[in-house]
Amino acid sequence: MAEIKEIKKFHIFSAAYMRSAVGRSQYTGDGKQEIAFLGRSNVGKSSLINSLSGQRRLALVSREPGKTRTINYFSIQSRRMNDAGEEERQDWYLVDLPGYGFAKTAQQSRDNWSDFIGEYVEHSPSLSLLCLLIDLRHPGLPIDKKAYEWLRGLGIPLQIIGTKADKLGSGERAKNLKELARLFPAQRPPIAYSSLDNKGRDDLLHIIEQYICR
Ligand SMILES: Nc1nc2c(ncn2[C@@H]2O[C@H](COP(=O)(O)OP(=O)(O)O)[C@@H](O)[C@H]2O)c(=O)[nH]1
Ligand SMILES: [Mg+2]
Repeated sequence: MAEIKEIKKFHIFSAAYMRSAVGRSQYTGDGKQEIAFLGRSNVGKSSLINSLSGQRRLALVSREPGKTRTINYFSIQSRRMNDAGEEERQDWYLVDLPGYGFAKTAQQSRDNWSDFIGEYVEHSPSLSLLCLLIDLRHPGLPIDKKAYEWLRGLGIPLQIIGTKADKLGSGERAKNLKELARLFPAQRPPIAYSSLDNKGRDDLLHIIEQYICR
């Protein structure tokens, strides 16, 4: 019974790298919905994309921060069973945005906010939800606040995700999640995620389903 329930639930069954873009001419522009992921370098973005898609090597996981400088599109297929018992399939994009906040040299600005990000957000009419990843251990970093304030001003639906939840005990986790909710109010409360044990995966898939299956 449990297995049948699993199959009925919204889930990703296919994920593949599609293309990298550095400018508007390279955006897909085919009208499929996009769910984008943004956060500080090293926050765990690539790991989360791999965890979510169930493919361990889809996005590159690097110990060297600041490596992803392009906008990467992944072609996603998902499915779920509707109430009438019919299978519904969805075709959409998961979009990996360049990480911010990494300076290669001391001279470089700590912000190091890629212009690609603003251009993408402002010129992607099929962007349905932007997931902002914040290290759950450090809920109040000024650079994350700055990113949030700017995104809020653009009026895109936001989902805050506290990453690396496995690195905290349950008390600290609850406390910092509350702090995220206070500092970064959005459409829905923040969720805690661990790519190590897939904690938060069901919650995030359920949220994505609300946007993709509208
Ligand atoms: N313990 C733990 N480590 C993580 C988690 N997510 C990412 N990491 C580690 O954090 C580092 C940066 O991860 P990565 O996904 O490349 O971050 P990105 O730069 O935001 O794409 C890597 O060493 C990962 O193994 C997590 O949920 N738990
Ligand atoms: Mg990465």
